[in-house]
This record gives sequence, C-alpha cells and structure tokens, in this order.
Amino acid sequence: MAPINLPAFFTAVFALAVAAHPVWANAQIGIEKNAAAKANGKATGSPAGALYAWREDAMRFAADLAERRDLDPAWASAQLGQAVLLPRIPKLVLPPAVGTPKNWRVYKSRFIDPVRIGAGAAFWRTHREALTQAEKEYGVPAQIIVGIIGVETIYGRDTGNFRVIDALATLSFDFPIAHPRAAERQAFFRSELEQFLTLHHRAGSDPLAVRGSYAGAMGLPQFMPSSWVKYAVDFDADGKVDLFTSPVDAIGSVANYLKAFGWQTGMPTHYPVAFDAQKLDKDALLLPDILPTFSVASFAAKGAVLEGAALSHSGPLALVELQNGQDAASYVAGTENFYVITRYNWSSYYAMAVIELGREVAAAVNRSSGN
Ligand SMILES: [Ca+2]
Repeated sequence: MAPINLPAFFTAVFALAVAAHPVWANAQIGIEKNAAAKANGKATGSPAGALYAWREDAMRFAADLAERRDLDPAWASAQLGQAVLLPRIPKLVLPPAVGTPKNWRVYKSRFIDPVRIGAGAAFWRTHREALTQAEKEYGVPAQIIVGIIGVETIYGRDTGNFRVIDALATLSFDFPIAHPRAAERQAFFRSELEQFLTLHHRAGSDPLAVRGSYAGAMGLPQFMPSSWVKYAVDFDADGKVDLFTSPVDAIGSVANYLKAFGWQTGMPTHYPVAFDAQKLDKDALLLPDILPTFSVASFAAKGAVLEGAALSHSGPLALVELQNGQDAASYVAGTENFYVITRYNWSSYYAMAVIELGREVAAAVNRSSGN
C-alpha cells in the first residue's frame, strides 16, 4: 500500500480540522451550498463540502477501524476526512409514511418496460456464454441473473452517481433518527464503511473515486461493500474482481450470491395460487410473511389451492401477497428460491419484478432467435 499523496490544499484543511473549530463555523455556509449541489447530482469537483474531517465521531471511527483492521491510521483518517455530508441522503432512507398503500402494478411498471427488456435481450445475447457458465456452476438460471442486473442498473446504464464514501459516511454519522430502526441501520452502514475502506486499503485503490447508489451499492449488480468482499467473483478470470466494467464478473457474482443464500437448482420461484373460500384462513397463511413455512398439504388445509406441478412440490411454501393500492391484492405461492431472491433485496415486490423482468427478457431473446 503506497502512502497517500494528499494535495497540499487538503493537507492544510485537514490540519485545521484536527486543531480547533472556530474557523469551521464560518466555513460551513459555503460548505452547505457545495454539498447541496453535489446531492443534486452535479459534481462540483471540489472536496470542500461538509467534510467529515471536521467531525470528531468520524475521525475517532477512522482511528478505531484502522486499529481493528490493521490499516494505516493516517490513510484511514485522510480518506474518511475527505468524505462529504450529503444532506439529501438521510431523507432517502426513511420508510414511506405509514398508511401509504403498496402497489405492485405501479412498482412493476417502473421495472418492466420495453427499454429495459430490450437492453436485457442485448445483454443476454452479448453474454450468453457467461450466463450459461454461471447456470452450470451455480445452478442459477440465466433469467434470474438477467432480471437482477436489469432491475438494479438497467445492465450497467445506471450504477449511481454518488461518491460511495460520501453516501456511507452520511449514513454512518448522520443517519436520520426518525427511522424506526435507526440504531441498527446506522451500525450496518458503519460496518459497510469499514469494509469499504478496508477493501480499498488492501487493494491499493482510491476509495474517493468510487461512485454508487445513495446507500453505497456499487457496480452492475449494486453490491454493498460487505457483499463485494464475501460474494464477488472474478468470473472472467482476468485476475481482478470488477463489478463496474466487467459484466461477466457481475454475472458470476450475482449467481454466487444467490447460491450462497441457498438457491436450489431446478426449483421454480413460485406457483399460482387460488383460494377455497370455505376453508380460507388468510391470516394464518400470511403470518410467516414471505418465509416459506407451509407444506402443500397444510397450505391446502388453510384454503390455499394449488394445481399441476405445485402439488408435487416437496419444500415449504409461503403465501406472498402483493398489494395493488386500493384494488384487490395479487397472490403467489413462493418457494425457498423466491425467498433467496429477497435476500438480495428484502422485498417480495423486488423479487417478483426480478422474476417477471427475467421472464420477459428470456421471451424476447427466444423470439429474436426464432425459437
Ligand atoms: Ca475479472
């Protein structure tokens, strides 16, 4: 790991930061404006926002993590010190207001449209070999991998334009206390920030150059730093893991992630379900939420009616409810593989969008190849 060459300007700012703070109070006015411009997606090209170098909690965290992870402490505080508070981000992580009805049709329309399907078909044709290889190695069907990368970033078109270090620092040190699980989420983001800095220290790469989502997710598959460390693979075998510019690494990494969370080869994600009004105990069926809990027989006893291949399904099932605003909800019988997709993003709406986008893209690919 080469020592960091800080620009003289920053070294001076940083020296001020560890000294007293009166200067800082005056400087903050300009800083707020700068950070706001950045949050609007306009890079200012200047690091002089609301720098975490001024924040005692952040600098203490940098020192502690350097010790825990055996990193150069000067490097850790210099990197984190250049992170900027982005005031827009805390608002983005707040859950929707209580009583806001979920709407599967609206959600679906955001992710399943001709542009995304067309981009998916092109991605599939270009990377057919890697998708086939991933399916062979990890047992995860191409259409699930294609569904995830499409929903996440439209196949790399939209990987996020926030500096990851700014996003992670903001959510680590300025997480909104109005969030119902603020302490837990803040701890999560601190752990991600720690992994992010450690990853770059070990690789000798520049953490300040990395861009991603407002939550710090990176690359084509939008991996958080901890997932990058645990599940990313060098699937194109060029000697490095690169989820930003190697779609093949992204394909292998998504498949590896799902496999690690228990993907079972050949198992469908879900089955259609109907209800027998005489026997229906919907409360009992919905109680475990999306965690597969019911055998086919206990499903039937509670009034959930399956047919065809579903009747010989051997694993547990969940009744997945997708609300449609004021209209009647949609339901499917989710398998353990449906649940695995929700480990990528903890939402049944997300999982269903991935599955349906993948299916649409597969159909488009088959149509164009004359099958
Ligand atoms: Ca690679």
